[in-house]
Amino acid sequence: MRTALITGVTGQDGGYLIRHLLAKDWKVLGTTRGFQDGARPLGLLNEVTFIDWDMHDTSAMAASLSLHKPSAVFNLAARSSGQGMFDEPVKIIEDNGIAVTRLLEAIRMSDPTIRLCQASSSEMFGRVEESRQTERTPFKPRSPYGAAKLYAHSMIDIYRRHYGLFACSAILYNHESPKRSESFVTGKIARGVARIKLGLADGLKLGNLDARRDWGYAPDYMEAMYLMLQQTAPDDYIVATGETHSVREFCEIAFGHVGLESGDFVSDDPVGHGRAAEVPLCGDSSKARRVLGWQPRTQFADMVRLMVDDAIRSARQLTL
Ligand code: G4F
Repeated sequence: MRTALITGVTGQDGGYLIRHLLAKDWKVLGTTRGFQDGARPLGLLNEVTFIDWDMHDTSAMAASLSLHKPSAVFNLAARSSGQGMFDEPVKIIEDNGIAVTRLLEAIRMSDPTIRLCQASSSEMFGRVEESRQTERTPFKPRSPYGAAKLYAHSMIDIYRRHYGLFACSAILYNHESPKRSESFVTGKIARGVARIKLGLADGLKLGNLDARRDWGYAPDYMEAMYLMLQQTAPDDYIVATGETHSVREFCEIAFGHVGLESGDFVSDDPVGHGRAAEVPLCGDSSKARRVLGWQPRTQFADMVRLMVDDAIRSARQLTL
């Protein structure tokens, strides 16, 4: 049985990656800084062996890797995103950037045959000039979050070339699921629709309805990360659907699914949910499709509907 370590295992993506690995007969080790909203469900955390792990201590990580002997590491651990991309920039650089260099060092020191997949982000592209980004599109991050992810992304490339590590970056575009918390717009809309449908709320306040995103389904994106480590050579891949949709469209499908009109319930949120620059990022995942044989399986509208269904089920349970 092969062993994989997932850092940040209790976030949205961790549960789906656990499920994928267990189905392939892997043993799963996990690390976490704390249980987040996204850790709710799937009921799979009992299948994970939690190990001592400190992303600030290279020697301790190397010792842990030597002890537990994973052959693959998926680095999902990261601080904040979405609205928090500008909060605590020093901590963001530390946890999302420098910690990845420590992890690479720990792998190099303990067992350089360990394969690493880093969760990189489309936020690295920032102020893009190309309407569809590929692995060759220049990066111009516009937030501390994007800059930290880019630093980590660069170190993955350097350790791959200089030390010969099997290190890959998955350049993940927005990816959502029923486990997405309400600090992200999709989780907020799905839960908002559920509350309104069940008579627990009478409206939903949102920021920029015209903002567009390339939204995919988180389990599909975890499959791409898994496939990246099954190749004969390490590389970086864009993981995206290649189509963008607006927040407004998301609302229309979500409300429509429960027989309501979004215009009757959505109003402007004065708190302001704007981002530094609303350049719609849209990923070209041709390389992942060609080399990994990957493709996003879940369509946008289906994803919206399954998020709303799950939010309704959860809200009903809370009211019982
Ligand atoms: O869901 P969001 O908060 O996600 P955002 O900012 O795109 O960040 C996510 O995707 C990035 C790219 O993959 C990741 F790097 C990052 O980790 C994270 O996963 O916001 C999406 C859009 C924005 O344009 C925002 O302005 O929705 C708009 N929006 C409109 N009303 C809102 C709201 N966002 C939030 N969170 N809440 C609102 O009420």
